[in-house]
Amino acid sequence: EDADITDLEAFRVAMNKENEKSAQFANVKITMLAFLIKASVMALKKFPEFNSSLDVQNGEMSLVMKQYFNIAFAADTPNGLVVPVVKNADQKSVTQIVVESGELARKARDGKLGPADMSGACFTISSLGGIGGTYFSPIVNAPEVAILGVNKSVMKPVWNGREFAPRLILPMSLTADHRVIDGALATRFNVYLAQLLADMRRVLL
Ligand code: CAO
Repeated sequence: EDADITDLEAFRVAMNKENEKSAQFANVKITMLAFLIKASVMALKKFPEFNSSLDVQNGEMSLVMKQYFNIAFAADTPNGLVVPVVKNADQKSVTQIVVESGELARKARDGKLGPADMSGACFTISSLGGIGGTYFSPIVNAPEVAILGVNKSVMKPVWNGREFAPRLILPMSLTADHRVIDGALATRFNVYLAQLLADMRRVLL
């Protein structure tokens, strides 16, 4: 799915300008990743099948439905890929998520993440937006059942019924475990996530 993040990016830039002048938040740079985490929580609440884990032991499969919202994000480090987890993201503001994910990313780069920082995830986001790309196929981090990948947002001409207007478009690639999630449900999830990102006020509902 493609998400129109024109308004969200304008809001992010405006908030960062405000933060620069604020004594309290001068060092807080709001990231797209934090909005993605917040929107994902809302989508997991609407589609609880995505907030589950499929455990397979001795050939027996059991599906665990989760009542908490821990969101992992892939971090590229000099020592390779690591996946730290923002715990209870539903209970945190976007600013708190910015601070926490920033600290986790720093620890990841310094090779200082502990096992507790990297366990207990419900859903993972792999953000390659800082690097580029158009779309990719992220691999589900089992026993989770889905993963969201995003690439670099680009300005594209979008037909608004009268003319082509320049809109900032974020490409989103969702991979889901078909044993739990059918393609139709996966597409509904991704369409809903794009709606949230197009108008983050929906996250308040
Ligand atoms: N579209 C356009 N620009 C984007 C963007 C997007 N979707 N996401 C981030 N950017 C921009 C940022 O705004 C930032 O710009 P400025 O330097 O001008 O402020 C720049 O790209 C760098 O961002 P970043 O990627 O370093 O920071 P982040 O907070 O967005 O992401 C982290 C943090 C840890 C997710 C990221 O650094 C990272 O490691 N990504 C790689 C994940 C990965 O390896 N996935 C593959 C896993 S499977 O093998």
